[in-house]
Amino acid sequence: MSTVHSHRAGDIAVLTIDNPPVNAMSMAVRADLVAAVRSAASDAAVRAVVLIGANGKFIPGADIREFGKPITGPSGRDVIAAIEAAAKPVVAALAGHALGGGLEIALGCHWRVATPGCQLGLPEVKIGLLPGAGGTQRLPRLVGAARALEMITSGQPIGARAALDCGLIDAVVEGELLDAALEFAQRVLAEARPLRLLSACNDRVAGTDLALFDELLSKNAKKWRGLIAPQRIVDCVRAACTQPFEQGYALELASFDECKASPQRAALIHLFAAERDVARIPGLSADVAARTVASAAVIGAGTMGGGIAMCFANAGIPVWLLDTNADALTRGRALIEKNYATSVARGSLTQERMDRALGLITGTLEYAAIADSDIVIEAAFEDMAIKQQVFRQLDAVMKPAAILATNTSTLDIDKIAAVTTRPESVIGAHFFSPANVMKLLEVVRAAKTSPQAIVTTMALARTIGKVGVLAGNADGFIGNRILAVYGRECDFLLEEGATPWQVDRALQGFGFPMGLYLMRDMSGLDVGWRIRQYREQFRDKRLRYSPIADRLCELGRFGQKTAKGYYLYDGRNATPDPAVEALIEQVAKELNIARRAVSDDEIVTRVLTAMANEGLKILGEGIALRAGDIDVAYVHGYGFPRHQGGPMYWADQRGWGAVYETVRHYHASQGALWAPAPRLVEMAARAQAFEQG
Ligand code: 3H9
Repeated sequence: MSTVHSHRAGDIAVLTIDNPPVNAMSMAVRADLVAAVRSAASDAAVRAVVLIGANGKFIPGADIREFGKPITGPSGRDVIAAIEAAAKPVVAALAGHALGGGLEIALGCHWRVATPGCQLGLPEVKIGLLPGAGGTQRLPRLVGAARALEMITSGQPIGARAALDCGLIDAVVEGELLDAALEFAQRVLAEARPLRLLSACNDRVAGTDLALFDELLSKNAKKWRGLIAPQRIVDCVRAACTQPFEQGYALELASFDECKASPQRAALIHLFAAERDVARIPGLSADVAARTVASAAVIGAGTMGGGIAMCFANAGIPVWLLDTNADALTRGRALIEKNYATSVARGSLTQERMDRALGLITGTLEYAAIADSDIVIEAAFEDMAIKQQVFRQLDAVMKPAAILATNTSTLDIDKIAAVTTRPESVIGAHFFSPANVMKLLEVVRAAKTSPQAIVTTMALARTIGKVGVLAGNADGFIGNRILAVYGRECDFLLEEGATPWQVDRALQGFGFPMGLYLMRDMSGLDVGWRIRQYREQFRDKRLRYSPIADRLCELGRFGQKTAKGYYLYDGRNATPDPAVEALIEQVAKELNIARRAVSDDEIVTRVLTAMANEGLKILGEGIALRAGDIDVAYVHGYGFPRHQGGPMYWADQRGWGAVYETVRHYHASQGALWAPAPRLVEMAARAQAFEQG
């Protein structure tokens, strides 16, 4: 069956792209489009063509699932060539999403009309690509180089009104889109307008100030470090401004092919799929529907509680902020106001939106006030007795349908649920600091948590702009359990010969925005110290343990806040401290470890291998549902570089056989901490991978 249906509306041919669920431009769609356009072109009774998508959607781009597979048949460029060759007016009627190759097809048409809700953009950069069907050449010719660069390098779509303002579309149409597009086409015919081919329009790019390109590159030098696509996009748009269309078009194709072949593209597309899979929870009946969350409450007005309250307010959900201490409530409110004011000063938030958000946050000292909230998130002090006391009170006051969530990062949620009469309503909602910024939300399923509580909290994650990852109730859940291993191996590497700055440099070289030690210094070393002091009683003393972090804390070096941690600080500027190197050498001596030269490569391989091995253990224990969930958690909660795909994807690419060899090597020298995950042995033996093809 064809993916493009043709019918006639008088002397206008209507070509409807129909490829559920989203009308992605697959190989079949491209072939059918070329055939349909050619047929309309050769039909003498057809005077104009309207190109539209079925089900209120245009095209969200090429079919992402086909990248990496052999491509046959016509390309997006061939579709546009057919439109240009038709030599009849072609009007693109846009609704839903006109993205990537979809927008490029629209740019290949002579005119574009869109519904008010339509989103238009070239998001290829987000999956490691650049527009490959002329987007880098036609968009600047239509909207100017600066606007085009902004759209293509950010990948952010714009709305129909903004598109009209910048000239990307010719009209925003209310009412029935097809009728409006037909009317537009009739007007074009009646006025005998000359066909406008963007490839031949140079007035918007002529005279572009070429300094623009270098400025953009230097402004984004840090953000784009190691990324291929953004650099190539800048080159292509520069070519649009300095070279004839055909040359720029050829450069774009070569750059597209380079990006398509790169491991970055594959890693980013892996994440695109993993980010969608993460919402699917096997084993839950399809009848379980998420409850609406129209009101919320947060217990504890500290930094975390305030940040969580901001998440609700930003999503337009009224939220109570409860603290039993009036001063804490005042301080919490002031901190929220300060955070919003910073965003307004930076220009990322309008005063109006700040006022609206603040208006949605109401402080209270009384549990009775929050009783009707659909969800309550406890963000009190990380202490079991305190949390249990909070949950007893919640159990007493909250309406029966409320979800009772805890933001604990270390405590056993079953023990918290046990003090209530409704453990099925108790769930973990583990936010990451700063809660209003970090995208990850670990949703933790305790033994008795109901499917409805899970589904509702997962849906809520999306509503408040987070990526929800479902985790099992075990020490550290997914993220912090792997973080413990990551930190442990970095600390051992210090004892064995590396320095904090070398470890950070190696990790940043891999793509982390910040190395582990800079990150620890930023978040404060005392927090982890307190947790370690409490846990000391449970620690298995037979296993290797690095005392370096404790030693620093004993010296009052808590990181940035005390101007000394692993580094020395002048404000936020970090410099290596020889005293820390001396301390590390001293520790190594006490532990009888002979320090040696450690390479950056060893640091990266050892740390990532340890993470992947732990990830497999987590999977085997059922704490994470899928390898991709671990990747998503690491990318959104721990700064793992997107273009590397996540720790499990990294291991997949390296090959689990090689990972197993590395694990065995360290197991022999380090002992039980490096015990291979049972699943690792199996995967290595079968040369398996999570990502097939
Ligand atoms: C490109 O165009 C290159 C060209 O320049 C080359 C020359 C031609 N392909 O996100 P959702 C699936 S590169 C295949 O949950 P939403 C998606 O996987 C492309 N499938 O819905 C999911 O399937 P499932 C540039 C696609 O409403 C289902 O549709 N374009 C594609 O929240 C629903 O998706 C992009 O990068 C696709 N292109 O968001 C846009 N798009 O249920 C990528 C979606 O089985 N897409 N699916 O998991 C998006 O940003 C969002 O999906 C969109 C809808 C905004 C469209």
